Amino acid sequence: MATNRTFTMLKPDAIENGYMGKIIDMIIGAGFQIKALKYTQLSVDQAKEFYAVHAERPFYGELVEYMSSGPIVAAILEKDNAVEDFRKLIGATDPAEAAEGTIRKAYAENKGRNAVHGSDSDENAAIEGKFHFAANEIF
Ligand code: DAT
Ligand code: MG
Repeated sequence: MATNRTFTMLKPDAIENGYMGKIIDMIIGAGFQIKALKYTQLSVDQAKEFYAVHAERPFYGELVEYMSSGPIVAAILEKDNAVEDFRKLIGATDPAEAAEGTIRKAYAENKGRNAVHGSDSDENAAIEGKFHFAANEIF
């Protein structure tokens, strides 16, 4: 059953490049409500755990190092059809392939430094939201 919630992170490149406000504005402008929000930094161990599903992929080490390299913004978002609609809003993993009007097209640098994370299923949205937020931090 669809939960109407998804989870996002604004990645270190987006923060470094000064796009925090612009990306949050795009997210709200697309009709998502912010249910939880946190400015934080992943430890190496947290990044390893968060991306454990990619542990066997050749870019895993690089991904963990990058995602723990600087501050991120984590958020739980709510909207009808949240997971699918947010994946549409962020665009393809590689910004060179991302459609016009998507966050990655506008703000990502490359396939690794691609500005934003979006959950790929309702199940993972719930797991990822819980990874970052306690019950009393979700509104
Ligand atoms: P997405 O973030 O679009 O769901 P994914 O789940 O396949 O993409 O990969 C997770 C992240 O790993 C992605 O946002 C950036 C990084 N990544 C994926 N493929 C990569 C590659 N070929 N080289 C470097 N980093 C990659
Ligand atoms: Mg993914």
